[in-house]
Amino acid sequence: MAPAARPLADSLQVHDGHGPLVIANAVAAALAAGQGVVALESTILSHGLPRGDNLRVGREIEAAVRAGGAVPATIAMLNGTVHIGLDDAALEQLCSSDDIIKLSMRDLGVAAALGLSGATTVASTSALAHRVGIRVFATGGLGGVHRGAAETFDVSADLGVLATTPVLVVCAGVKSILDVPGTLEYLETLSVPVLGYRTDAFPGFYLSDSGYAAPWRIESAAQAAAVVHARDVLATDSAGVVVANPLPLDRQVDPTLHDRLVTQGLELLARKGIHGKEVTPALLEFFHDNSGGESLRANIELVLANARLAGEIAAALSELTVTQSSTSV
Ligand code: PSU
Ligand code: MN
Repeated sequence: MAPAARPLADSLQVHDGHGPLVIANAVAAALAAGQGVVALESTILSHGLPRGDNLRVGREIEAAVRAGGAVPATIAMLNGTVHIGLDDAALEQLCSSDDIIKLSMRDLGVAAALGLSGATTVASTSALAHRVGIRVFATGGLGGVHRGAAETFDVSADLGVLATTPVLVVCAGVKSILDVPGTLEYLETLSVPVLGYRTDAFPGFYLSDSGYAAPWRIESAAQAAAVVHARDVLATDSAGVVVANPLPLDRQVDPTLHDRLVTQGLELLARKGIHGKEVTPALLEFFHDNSGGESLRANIELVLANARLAGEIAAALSELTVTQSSTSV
């Protein structure tokens, strides 16, 4: 059973810019009222999208959550303080500053203690979302098992954190720069359910179909919310849930271009000896620089679609929770 979200001291809710954690007023109000809230990661903005696009896209992602019926909470650390929900100035700092560190779960406490600024990954965003009682999270692609992990041990911390954190993550699958079947096997080992949204295929981020099956298929946001609720009731909610939302087939990156870039990108990594936390950002940059804008277009479209769907799921979940608690008393 996952640890319950620890209650927050009142002082943490004050948006005064001090202390290790602050919640934006709009987010705190929505949480208190039981409204749907969607956590958004920030590494996607600082390390996943080019400067010049990231700020605009960051705002569009938040708008997509609202269009889905929920309140967005972009999460990042600024000068040692974790912010759950960013105002415009904070979003700008995150998207334009040169000293934004990619912060996975293990880095959070260190960076907070040292007063640093950083962006949160799927792993750290999930952990922080759970900390404040947010149950739904939207991103682009999940980290996973890297190719060659049997030798390098490079398995994203995203998977380990999902295994112990009851949040639902909407993503577009994983990129085929990763070991896709290895990632699916690992998620099974960790008891993390993977639900294809209106698809039988596990999506491959830029590609609508990774070539591997999704273990489950759901048809609606309401069904995703029902899954979370049922796991709660059955006390099988110690892990997260992955909802895999594919790009429509006519919006995916051309598979021939895609396959060429994957091969070249992996060669580049090997040649430059890039490893560890630099791997994912380096590959994303390579894709964006060499696809004539296609990878960026697809990346933005899939993130916006995921944010919208996550908004719908969070809204459905809040309604379900309200209905259930009023009928069970
Ligand atoms: N996939 C993307 N864009 C990203 C990432 C993954 O398409 O920006 C980021 C996410 O923040 C994810 C992290 O949590 O990379 C995984 O990094 P690593 O493989 O180092 O764990
Ligand atoms: Mn890694």
